[in-house]
Amino acid sequence: MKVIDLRSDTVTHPTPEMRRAIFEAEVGYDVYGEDPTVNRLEMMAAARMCKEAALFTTSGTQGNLIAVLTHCNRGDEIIVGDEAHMFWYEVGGAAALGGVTIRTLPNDSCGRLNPDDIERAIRDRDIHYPETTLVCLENTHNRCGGTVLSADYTDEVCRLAHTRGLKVHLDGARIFNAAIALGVPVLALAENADSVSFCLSKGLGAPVGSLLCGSKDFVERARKFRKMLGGGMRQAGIIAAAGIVALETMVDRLVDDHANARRLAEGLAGINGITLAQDSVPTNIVMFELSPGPSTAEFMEGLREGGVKVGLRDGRPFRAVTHYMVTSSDIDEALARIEAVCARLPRRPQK
Ligand code: TLP
Repeated sequence: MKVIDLRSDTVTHPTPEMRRAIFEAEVGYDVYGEDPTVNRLEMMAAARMCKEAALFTTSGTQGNLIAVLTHCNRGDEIIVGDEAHMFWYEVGGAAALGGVTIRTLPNDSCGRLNPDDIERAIRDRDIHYPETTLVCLENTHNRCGGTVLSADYTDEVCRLAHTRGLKVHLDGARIFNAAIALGVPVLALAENADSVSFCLSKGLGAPVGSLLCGSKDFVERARKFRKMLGGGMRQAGIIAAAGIVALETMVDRLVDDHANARRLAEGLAGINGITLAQDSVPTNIVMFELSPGPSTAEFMEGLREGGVKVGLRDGRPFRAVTHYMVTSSDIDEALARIEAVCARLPRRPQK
């Protein structure tokens, strides 16, 4: 039985073309800027995001943390959504390692921050206050269900932040999903942000790596912070080679993941015992809940036996994420298996 793994789009294996590129990669000493494959990947990334330069980082978490360290001084305050990945899942790195406090503002169901809230949250100059220096956005928005920020919205926040002397960092771990969903070039979503990080190892299928993009000066300073965090790598062209293939071959096909996510969502909505936990499915993330049916533990055990994996975090809806290793017939098979689990398990009376 094929296990259908929908826990995350980070579970993918490198494509045959990536493995070939890894095998053949030309490498050098990256800490000295001498790895031609890393240099090529960084140049490609910068061009895609309409920035002067880019830095290859080990992960999205490292890229976001380096962005905070580079934009902020110790004691500064940054504005982050209360559903943001940077707030929930990055181990409080900004505070622990950057000495930065995080001011959260509510994310709406699309992952946006209200510009009026941002305006109000920016501190005046006062001896008692920390300096507000950075606004962080996330596109697509993970906890909001893969929702998409438009170019107009992003530009509005950038204008507001820049007028008040703040910088904007965009956590674009899945920004290519956003661009494909909106049908716009990715640079339209990134060009006005001061920095943007994106991941090669999510929907794009590479085994490792993220890029942090910004001005030349920003990236030069960021490079030093990467070293400080132990992220200075040696012959990193070995992994960058897969990243180049990811950028060249894996972006346009994200449209298939989005179609599969919608197919999954429609199927789930029709299963007795399941309700969707989001109004629409704009990209590759589907959130759903059990409606009064089986308990979470019983359901998860049934799925395990049935060979379907979905994501679950305490108190959150289930999360299913589509990716290139899941085909549309896998989606149909997953739906059949999920339906069978729901049919088999005891139903609780409706309240
Ligand atoms: N998201 C992962 C992890 O939470 C496991 C996932 O499965 O969705 N920003 C966003 C929006 C992300 O979704 C993630 C990872 C990151 C940053 C961090 O990237 P990594 O995992 O490479 O450090």
